[in-house]
Amino acid sequence: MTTQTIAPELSAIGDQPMLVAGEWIEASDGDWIDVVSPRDLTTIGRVPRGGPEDVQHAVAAAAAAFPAWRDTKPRTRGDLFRQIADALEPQLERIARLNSLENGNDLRTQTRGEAAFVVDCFRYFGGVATEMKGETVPLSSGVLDYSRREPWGVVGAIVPWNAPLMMAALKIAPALVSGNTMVLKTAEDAPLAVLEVARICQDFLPAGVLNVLTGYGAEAGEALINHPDVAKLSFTGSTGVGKRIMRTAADRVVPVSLELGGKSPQIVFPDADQDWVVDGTIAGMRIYRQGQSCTAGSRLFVHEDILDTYLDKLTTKLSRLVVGDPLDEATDIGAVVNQRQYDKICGYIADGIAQPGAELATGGLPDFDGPGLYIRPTVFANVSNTWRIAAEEIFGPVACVIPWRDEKDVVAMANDTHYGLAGFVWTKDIGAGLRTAHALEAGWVQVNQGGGQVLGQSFGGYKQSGLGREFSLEGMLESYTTRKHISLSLER
Ligand code: TXE
Repeated sequence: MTTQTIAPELSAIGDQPMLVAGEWIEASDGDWIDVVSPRDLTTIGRVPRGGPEDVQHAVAAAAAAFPAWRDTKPRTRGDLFRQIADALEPQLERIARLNSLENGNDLRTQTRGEAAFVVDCFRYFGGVATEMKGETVPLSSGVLDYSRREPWGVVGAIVPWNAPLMMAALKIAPALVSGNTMVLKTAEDAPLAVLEVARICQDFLPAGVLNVLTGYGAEAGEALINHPDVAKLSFTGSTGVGKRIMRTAADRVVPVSLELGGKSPQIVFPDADQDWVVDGTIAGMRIYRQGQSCTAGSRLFVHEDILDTYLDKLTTKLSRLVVGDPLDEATDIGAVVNQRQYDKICGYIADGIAQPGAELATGGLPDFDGPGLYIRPTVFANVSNTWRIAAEEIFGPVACVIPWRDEKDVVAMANDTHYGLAGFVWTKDIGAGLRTAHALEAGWVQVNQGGGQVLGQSFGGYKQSGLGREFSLEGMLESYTTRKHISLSLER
């Protein structure tokens, strides 16, 4: 694996402090975390190893900033986010490159689009600031009853490394536009690009409204979810940590929004063996992000009649994709995020190879020389839905092809999982497509398309894939505001 020279402005990132109370600070005990690039395993920078004392400081700053921010006109809060979006725009290429370096996602196919999403997201939520409307209730002619949407207070937000810019933007913008203040903890593997976004936010926002901590989940993360002054928790990450956050929140009766894992089905009908379907299912596998996506359609249910044609096209197309340096414009698929995830994914591939009856159709255990964490797209054919590779979230570039014949059976198999985030259906038969979409137990089903989430849709999970909705005005109201009713007698 060869790696090109990186842009000079990114070659010496150095120590990046975190943002608390409008100041850029080190951790209270002076410890740092190395940020290692999966591209070539070099250390590209350091961030503070925030701990309980830093969380205390950040939550106090957010609590102090809350009353004035809550009382700022919603329109003004929205305008600030649109100004931040304008200021971010010229910085997007640098931020995208930084993100590719820290988490290995490919620049051309992934991080440029993700950085641009931050701008869209800030503009979208900036634009709906005055839509936090209440309602009037016609109780009687003598009473005026109306409701108000009010922010919770200090939001504790925790984001993962696989799409750190998107996840951070989706928490920062709706929470702050609706009048909350925030302490956001970045993922230890990908804090740098989010800190850059925070730097631009800080040029516009009052001190303490947005605080961004770096640190480990077991230290800064735990301190944040347990802090008594955090009024709302919003988390994207693994289902295991999500459950832990929910239990912690139960002790204080604090609301939580959770966006967790998935093992999403793609159902390919017998009329769908065309090239565009195969390309679409590849996009749905989120193979361009090494499969490191909560919406990855990693269980491919393919009708028996087209199994051979489909598999042939799929493996040919996948084997042509270029896996390598995420900063190289010729690359399609970058590196997986860290050694732990790399080992976990390789463990699943080894498990699939050892599984009697499974066929390795393409890919397999990595054979790259040189530093860097690269894994080729890997597909197992003739898989049973109950095997470990088909049942557990691998979060890597690995998919299982499971043959089917009967529509009812395939829907039952697709739903036989404790996850329920996304689903994909591929057919030109409108009735079958919509029937299947309605029957799938998932928060988002696409028919004949494999794209990513879009602003305006309320995105979120069924079952153990999560609670609450993001990406939309409705999600913002549901997640970041509570409702108060006021009843006024008109007769006294
Ligand atoms: O996630 P974690 P990891 C899934 C995916 C992946 C697996 C493990 O299957 O293979 O999770 O990834 C913070 N209190 N997803 O270990 O641990 C942590 O610091 C508070 C799916 O990286 O959940 C980071 O900021 N916070 C997912 C964030 O939680 C804690 C995206 C996510 O880390 C904490 C990522 C604690 N006790 C992984 N422990 C998706 N929904 O897309 C960790 N954290």
